[in-house]
Amino acid sequence: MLDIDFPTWVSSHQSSFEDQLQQLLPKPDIAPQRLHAAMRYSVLDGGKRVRPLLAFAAGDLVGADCTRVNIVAAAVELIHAYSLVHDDMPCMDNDVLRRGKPTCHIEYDDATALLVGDSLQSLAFQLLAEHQLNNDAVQQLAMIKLLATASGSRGMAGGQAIDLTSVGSHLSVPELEFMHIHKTGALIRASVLLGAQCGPALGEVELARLDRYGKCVGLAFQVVDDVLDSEADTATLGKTAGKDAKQGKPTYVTLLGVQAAKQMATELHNEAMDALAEFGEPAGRLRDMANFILLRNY
Ligand code: GRG
Repeated sequence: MLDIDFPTWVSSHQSSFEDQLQQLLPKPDIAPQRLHAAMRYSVLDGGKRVRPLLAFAAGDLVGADCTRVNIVAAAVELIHAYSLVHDDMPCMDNDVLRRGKPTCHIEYDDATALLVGDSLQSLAFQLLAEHQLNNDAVQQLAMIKLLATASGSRGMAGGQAIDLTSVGSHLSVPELEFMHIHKTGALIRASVLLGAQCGPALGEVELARLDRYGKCVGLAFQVVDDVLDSEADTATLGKTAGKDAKQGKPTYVTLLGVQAAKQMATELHNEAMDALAEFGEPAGRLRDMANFILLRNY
């Protein structure tokens, strides 16, 4: 689909992906209705869908079957949505605004928000287990393991644990990087790899290149997030701006300053582009996505 421009590609995927999520989430009239309504509230009609878009772009690279990529895209978005719901709870980041609307525990209640996160996580793995994603069943199991590792204590949840203990303390740049490679980077990296793994098997070298791309854009995403948190306003972000500094959280901006943080994002972007060099034209959408991640303003 390189014949259409990037903004059209993004909006057409966002719109068809929304329909896909509508179908995959439990209907609000099925018991327990309140939990299902809260799951839908937390997932539907919001967010940039960066992780699904990365999966679609990686799927494009290898010519993967769209039906398969749709499922892995949904799985990573459900994991992401669960992490946001839990992150916003009073026991974690304690926020009231997400994606321009009240957070799940504010709109519903704490217990419901906890169960929404749990249920979204389970649904993500259910989808990966019940749909065919690869012609090779062993490879499909490896994909399920990849998402489990990326979201668990050696990935996103582990990064979140470090984040929670870092409040008010000093982290070095390598320590901050370690935290973000896990908290934000792991799921973004997994999104890229899972999209590509819906297609024909890649060689070891190609997979390593794609992994390097995923690692760089994952970290760049976080560096840009830190810059936006310090520079953008709440209305544009759809979440409370300036919170990190207020909470005494170390960020790339507090450690390096805005200019050096922007420079770091640019260097990561360049490295991501280098990692794609050998793929040529089919990696066009992955390049577009790297540009989007660097240049985004929300
Ligand atoms: C609770 C296990 C657990 C993990 C939470 C991802 C995360 C870990 C917390 C979110 C806190 C946060 C603001 C992290 C910074 C980067 C980030 C993940 C921002 C939100 O992602 P976007 O910008 O959000 O892709 P949308 O709403 O567009 O999907």
